[in-house]
Amino acid sequence: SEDELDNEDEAEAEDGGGAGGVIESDNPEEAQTLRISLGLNDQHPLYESAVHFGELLTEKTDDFNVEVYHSEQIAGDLVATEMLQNGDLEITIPSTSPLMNIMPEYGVFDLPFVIPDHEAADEVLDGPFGDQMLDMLEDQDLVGLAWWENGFRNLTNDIRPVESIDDLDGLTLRTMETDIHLDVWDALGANPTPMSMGEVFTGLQQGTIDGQENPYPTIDLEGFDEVNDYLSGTNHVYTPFVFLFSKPIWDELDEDQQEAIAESAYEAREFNRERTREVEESSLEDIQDRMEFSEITDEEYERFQEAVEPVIEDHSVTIGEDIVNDFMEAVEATQ
Ligand code: KDG
Repeated sequence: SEDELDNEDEAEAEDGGGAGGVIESDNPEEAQTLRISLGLNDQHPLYESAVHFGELLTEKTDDFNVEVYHSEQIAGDLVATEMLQNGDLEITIPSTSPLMNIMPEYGVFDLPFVIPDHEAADEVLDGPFGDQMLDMLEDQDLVGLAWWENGFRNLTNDIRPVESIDDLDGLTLRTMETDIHLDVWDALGANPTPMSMGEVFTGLQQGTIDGQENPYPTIDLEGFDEVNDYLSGTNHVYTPFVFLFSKPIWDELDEDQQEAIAESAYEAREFNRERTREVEESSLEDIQDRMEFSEITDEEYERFQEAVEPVIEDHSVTIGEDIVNDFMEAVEATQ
């Protein structure tokens, strides 16, 4: 019953599941509730940014309440995205990577060693290439409203310091649910296995996986530094977050409502980038106290790049050569 649902929400709010994550309209009884599903926990700047989106939206209109769910309380990235397609959930903010299972074109962001720095990432995503990728979602019953930041991914593991390709030999690594990352780590000699975020900590703790790769804030705030001793500054790929809205639910909204949501998602992007970059720095400092940090030399970096060239070639076919070329050109134009 409704009552039971309310109680569940309250219980969730009490255990941190939404205390700061419920942003009410001034007219909460009449307002429609938009639920946001996140895979990461409520310590991550993604959560803070989703709450900020809710605040911006409720300032613009009384039509919506916003509830932010973290740590896969609703679902992992891929399942949450499928719920959006079916009109069963309003919003999720996944990494682009699992989306390649729905749209092969989205694998373009998984090509390693392409985006060199934050400035290039912003320019590519904010320019025509980013727009083109967002527009493409519509055919899949998804509305792509903004690019948010996840960041450059770095490797952790519990077996040995990784400074060279040889050090990767046989390491069992969790990857996101994308064939490209699987093939990349395979080509580098590791033993990759895909899973959604919710299983990673336990996997590392129980030793079913030796390591994983994620941006510094996630390594710090998900506590991976407690279960892995070694950190390598690989910066191997920049995978963005994409702010997704369910198209079936979107189509039921009027234009003013759509505009308020789209503007809020877009405006929150600035807050999100700023916070994420601050936390990226403080997280790296934090985890360096607890983990042994290895830098990758330029020479070794080149060996990594060479080793994954065949993977890039193979996957360019499934992603679409045009998209890959557009992406490479957009990145080059930033240099
Ligand atoms: O909400 C986003 C997370 O679920 C996820 O995308 C984070 O980068 C991530 C990962 O490694 O799963």
